[in-house]
Amino acid sequence: MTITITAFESSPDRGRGQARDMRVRWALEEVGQPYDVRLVSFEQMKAESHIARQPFGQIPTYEEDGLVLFESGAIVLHIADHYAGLWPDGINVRARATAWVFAAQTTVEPPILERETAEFLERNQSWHEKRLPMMEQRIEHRLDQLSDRLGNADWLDGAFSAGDLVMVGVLRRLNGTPLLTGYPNLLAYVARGEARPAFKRAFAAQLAVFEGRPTEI
Ligand code: GTB
Repeated sequence: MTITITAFESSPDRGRGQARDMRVRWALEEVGQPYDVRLVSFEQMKAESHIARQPFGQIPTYEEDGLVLFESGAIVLHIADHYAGLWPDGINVRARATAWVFAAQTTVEPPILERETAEFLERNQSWHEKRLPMMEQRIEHRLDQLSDRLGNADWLDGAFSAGDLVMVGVLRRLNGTPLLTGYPNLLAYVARGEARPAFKRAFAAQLAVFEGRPTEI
């Protein structure tokens, strides 16, 4: 059965791979599964029919053969479980890759998200400039730790996995900030992820939405 995901009809980043359907698109490209995209407006995301799929009125969602799923990390894990290509061999390796998916979304991403949200919503508050260095320190603390762990390796734990896919997606949220520049190994890690043909296909498909072209490539 065809896989259908939801994505922004009009993404604030103009389709530059930041909205989280990118992680789902990338995972599907890695495992070679075709998919349809249902584009939703902000209004449609808050409609009952969408809330039934995503209780918080957000994208992405995933539908396949009676399964309706939300949360990008859970969707990536489901794709990795059902199709070959995102789990290196071995149950322990797979457990560790799962840990990296969680680490990316629950340990590394929150301080990045906090800063991003503040930039969007609190920029004009008198205290914003004072608060910014504290938020950036929290990000840098996580980047220090991640950089130490990655060292000179290509990927976080042996072969490329779902954990790397989600971690690269999280680190890409720092694009346009100077925060990654002090970490040559993390910059190279993100570049390696972005150089993967599956990433490029997913990115092109998301960008095509903004440019008004068909999503199929
Ligand atoms: N935990 C959920 C998941 O991982 O699936 C979070 C989903 C989520 O945050 N969805 C966002 C959304 O639907 C889009 S991805 N927001 C609309 C709303 O809440 O009303 C977050 C996002 C959007 C846009 C950019 N950008 O343009 O740079 C970056 C990140």
